[in-house]
Amino acid sequence: MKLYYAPGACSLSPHIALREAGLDFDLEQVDLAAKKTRSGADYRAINPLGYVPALQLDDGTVMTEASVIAQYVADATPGAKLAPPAGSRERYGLQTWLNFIATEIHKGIGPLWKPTTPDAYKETVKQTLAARFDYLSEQLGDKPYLTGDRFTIADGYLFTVLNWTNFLKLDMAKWPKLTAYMARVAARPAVQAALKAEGLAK
Ligand SMILES: N[C@@H](CCC(=O)N[C@@H](CS)C(=O)NCC(=O)O)C(=O)O
Repeated sequence: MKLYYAPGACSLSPHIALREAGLDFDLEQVDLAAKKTRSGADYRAINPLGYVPALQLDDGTVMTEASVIAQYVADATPGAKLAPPAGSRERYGLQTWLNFIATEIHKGIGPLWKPTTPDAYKETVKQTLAARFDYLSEQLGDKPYLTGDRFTIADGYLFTVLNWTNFLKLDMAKWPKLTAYMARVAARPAVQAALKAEGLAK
């Protein structure tokens, strides 16, 4: 299978899941502005939405949406325990986090990337994010990972989007539990390998 990605984008989340799962996969970088893959293919022919991530399975099926691809990877490798079993109460808890991360953090940060977003709106976005970071910090408490002692795909996703605060130079000093969490997740060998493969770590 092949993961289409852009360095540091939300595709890092399924990328981390694939490495944590120990699966074999290929990576192909996408130029999001040109909508071309590294090998020169038209990316819209792979994902008509033009965004990453997309996971092309060996039978040609293309899966999209970061949180769904990560769940596919987790369910394909139950021994890695990257997600509780589908249908379990714990799985709904994980899906609550995945949906929160996708809609409140991933898409919540989105306007800060756009040079066309008016400054006043950026301030509103930052205030909403601050409230979400307060909640995240409270929920995390002294746990090493979002759902407890064990790393799950929700951690790979949350790390990916919180990592953007570094690129955007958002001050995270108010949330030491979140900065410690980011460092904890970043230190995992699979996360380091994914960052390295994307040219984001040495
Ligand atoms: N709903 C999608 C959103 C994916 C997304 O926002 N991808 C961004 C990078 S993080 C992207 O490729 N943006 C370029 C574009 O939309 O043209 C998901 O959850 O996977």
